[in-house]
Amino acid sequence: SRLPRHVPRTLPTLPANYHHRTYSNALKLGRFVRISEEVREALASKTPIVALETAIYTHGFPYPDNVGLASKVEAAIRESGAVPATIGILDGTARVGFSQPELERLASTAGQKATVKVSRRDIPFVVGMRHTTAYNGGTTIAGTMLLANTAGIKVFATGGLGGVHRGYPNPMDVSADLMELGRTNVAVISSGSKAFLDLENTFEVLETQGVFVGTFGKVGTKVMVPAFYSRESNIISPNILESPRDAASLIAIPDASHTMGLTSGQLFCNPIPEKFEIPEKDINKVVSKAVEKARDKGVFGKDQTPYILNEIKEVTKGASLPANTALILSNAKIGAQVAHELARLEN
Ligand code: PSU
Ligand code: MN
Repeated sequence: SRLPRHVPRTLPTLPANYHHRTYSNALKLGRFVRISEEVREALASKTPIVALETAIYTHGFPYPDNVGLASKVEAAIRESGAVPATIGILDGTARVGFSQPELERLASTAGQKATVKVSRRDIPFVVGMRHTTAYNGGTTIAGTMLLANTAGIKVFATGGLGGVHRGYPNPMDVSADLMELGRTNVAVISSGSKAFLDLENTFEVLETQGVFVGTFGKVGTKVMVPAFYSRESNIISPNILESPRDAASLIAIPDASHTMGLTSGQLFCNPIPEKFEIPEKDINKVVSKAVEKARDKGVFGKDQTPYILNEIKEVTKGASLPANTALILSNAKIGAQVAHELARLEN
């Protein structure tokens, strides 16, 4: 054996609790990822937990509306007997679980130039540069999924998923949300993607990425994937979920058999509550105009989604906000139910 001494002869074996390592990893990460005491206790006692993103507060809703929304969403989850785990960046630390004053502090930085929209690629920067700048940031669906997974949280409720932007491949703008769903085993409950995106191609990419897509509805009926403000798009949902229990079973199975290599996430679509729906024909013109304006002004990259969202909000004079709030609340409630069913299956 001529091997240099520092090369091990046999590969180290995986620890017995390998599949459950993510939670303890997060604890070791301590200084970079801080899990609130409430969330830590919930993890330890296997209480249902629902993760929430913060890019909707820092790059979607204005202050102080965003604080109102954040409180309502957390309250809805608590009322359903689950623990909310709001995820974001505060003072250069990734946070899983915010106190009310902390949440208000992050929300109050909405719209400021120094507030970062944090996707996967931004995480090393915001936590790595702490020695010079204490960044605050709202995590997108991709960023939130990654951190939820680090903490061992499997259910995440939000509003609208990012997607393939219109005009692909020029620019080649595909949200990192789709890729994160392809690589991280967290279930995302959303009302589909907004119609300012290329929805057909968005769902093609999800299929390519191996992401389960299901919509809550009745088996035996024609169930379409929702389009955020509208309950239906023109895309037939590849799968139907009849209950939160159905959804939870899908999470539990790949998790119990990690060896199957099912490390990808799931997308559970929940259409906006009927009385808040905005008919597609009413919103379509606004959406097309906003997309055109973004193109004319040369807005691209990570700025594009917030720019278009803001345009829609201004042109509709805020009329889109109640709809937006209603669907997030509805998704949070379903999220809590899914987390409950999952806890029952796992405990
Ligand atoms: N779509 C919405 N509202 C939002 C977002 C998307 O209707 O607030 C946010 C989410 O945080 C999502 C992110 O993860 O934008 C996607 O941004 P991008 O397209 O740059 O990946
Ligand atoms: Mn993009």
